[in-house]
Amino acid sequence: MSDKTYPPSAEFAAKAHVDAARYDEMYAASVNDPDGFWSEHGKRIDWIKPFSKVKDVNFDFGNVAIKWFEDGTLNVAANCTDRHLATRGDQTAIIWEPDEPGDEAQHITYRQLHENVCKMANVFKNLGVGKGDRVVIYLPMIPEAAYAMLACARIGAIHSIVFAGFSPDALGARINGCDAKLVITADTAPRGGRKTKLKDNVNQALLHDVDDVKCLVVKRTGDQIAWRSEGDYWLHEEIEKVDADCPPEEMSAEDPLFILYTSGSTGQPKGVVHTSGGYLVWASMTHQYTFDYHDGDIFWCTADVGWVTGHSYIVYGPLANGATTIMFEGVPTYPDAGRFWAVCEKHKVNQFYTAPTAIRALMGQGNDFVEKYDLSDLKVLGTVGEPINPEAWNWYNEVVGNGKRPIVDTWWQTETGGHLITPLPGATPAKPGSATVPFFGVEPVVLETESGKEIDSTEAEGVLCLKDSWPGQMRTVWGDHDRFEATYFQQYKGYYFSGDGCRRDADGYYWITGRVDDVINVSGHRMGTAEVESALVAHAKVAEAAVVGYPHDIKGQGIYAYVTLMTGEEPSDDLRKELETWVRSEIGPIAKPDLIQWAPGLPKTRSGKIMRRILRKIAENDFGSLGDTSTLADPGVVDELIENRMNR
Ligand code: 6R9
Repeated sequence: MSDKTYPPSAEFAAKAHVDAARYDEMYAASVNDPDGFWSEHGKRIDWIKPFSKVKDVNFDFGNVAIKWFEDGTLNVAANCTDRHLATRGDQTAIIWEPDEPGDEAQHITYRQLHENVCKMANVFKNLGVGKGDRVVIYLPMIPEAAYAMLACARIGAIHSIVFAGFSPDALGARINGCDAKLVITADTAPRGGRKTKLKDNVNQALLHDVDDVKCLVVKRTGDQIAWRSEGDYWLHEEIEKVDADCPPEEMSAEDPLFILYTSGSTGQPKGVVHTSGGYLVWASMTHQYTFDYHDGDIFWCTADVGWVTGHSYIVYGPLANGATTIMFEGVPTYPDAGRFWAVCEKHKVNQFYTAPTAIRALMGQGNDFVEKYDLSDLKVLGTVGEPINPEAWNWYNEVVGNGKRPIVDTWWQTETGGHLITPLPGATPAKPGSATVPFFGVEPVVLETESGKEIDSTEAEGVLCLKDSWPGQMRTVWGDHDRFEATYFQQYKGYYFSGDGCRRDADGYYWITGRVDDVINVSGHRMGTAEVESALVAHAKVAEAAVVGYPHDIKGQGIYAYVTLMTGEEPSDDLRKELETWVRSEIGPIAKPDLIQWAPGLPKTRSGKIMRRILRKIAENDFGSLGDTSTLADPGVVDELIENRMNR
């Protein structure tokens, strides 16, 4: 970790929304008088009925309740479309860049966006979707994904986006999990020159357990697809039947806007619930300040709308701010490793936001791919998803940013709705690898891991918690408020527990050290080790499995699986491939184990608990310091595992 600092230039700071002095002033106001601060900043969005109550929050385990702006009413879609018609109806809202560089990009104005959203909302209504109903969105990165999100918001339906890389089983579980009435998908989805059969996946997902779920299909490629016997509709046919008049539903600030499933340390993924008012205030405010977004700027977040980053920084934040936001259908390395920079040049991108894993992968391809392109429009660079190693930070800064663009390393989570710890580009001197300081209204604390005691000294190391709420905080787990409380409020009483470890340095800067629970971070995607394990043991030849993360040069962490076979089954390379394919089909390609080690036995305590600490060490190829192994039922198992370790 380097402690070299990179302060914003005086020139940048002078034009920025927030400079250092203003940050101090606003931050102090936000924590000293949250009600006053948020009653002011809550007005940044349009309310139908203004709120009079700002905040009502209880973090006490057993009684956790979080409400912001609760008596206000609004419509989120109207804030992202109608609101801009008078002032910027002809400005581009969305630039869509297709997978094939030769195919034409689309520029969708705010007026067109409004019309498309209203029409899609009317289609949803015709298919029986109303306020409070759930709609699953299983789409590639096409404008219809944004229309569908906003169409739900317009009529008060709750969307749950499932990343198009998830398998039919994972999709089915999410459709069931929220009792969706409608799934919207596409025929097939091109990405990186290959195609995913989305409609086929939906058909498979809807085979089991799911009745009465309608399916609306966007014609993306025109590829041949199979139709179910009933309940399937083409979007382009249904659109013909509706007009563009769809009054926005008046929603309460605390009505749910969306559900988004994310992995945790135990069990299956949980449905994170975000509500309308606080979330939109948070997404739009962080978008404006963290990226120092100004009117007329072209903003590009390379995430997929299937992840929270796409929700907050492709759709809701930018569109609430009247920004021009880019939606990119492809991948960073297709047709070659210059694609990001080609798109930046082509669309004159001003703010560029991506993940460390992409930066590392592109860094490995050499500087020529970057230097070919004119990146002079770039003003701010951002990263998200995992800690960024200083080498990647330096490359991003020097090669992409030409040493002149501030880098914002934004720490946040699906649960937090938007950035919590991040530099502001005109205010905060950056330190490579540190997410730096809290955003307005955010009060991070470092607790001693074991005792849970708050560490008062500036320099601290332990687990990262939040002392109080912020408007963008998740409100509950869909259908399971007890799980919400148990996951985030039980272990450290009175705080929101992030699941991350961190260090605070002498300047009060936060350095996220990674998850302290059984969640691993693979290419910036969260994966519960328990999920991969349950997929593995669902295979007929597998008796037991234990999954841990290990350091991976590009992905940040790789998936390392220890597998014990059923008696009579023989390990082989074919079986290894079979298990890889199996996990892909159970969850999706992102969950495929990178390394599988055959384990005749797993290290267990006498009470039968798997000692993951030891498995992690072996996977990290760091078995010199295994610590106390005296409680193991059979210490011999460990020597065998070390002997045959896969990561050397
Ligand atoms: C937005 C998003 C959340 C987890 C989080 C942490 C890791 C995200 C980070 C970071 C270090 C950053 N994380 N941003 N770690 N520095 N700038 O990624 O949400 O998918 O829910 O993941 O990602 O471990 O707890 P999500």
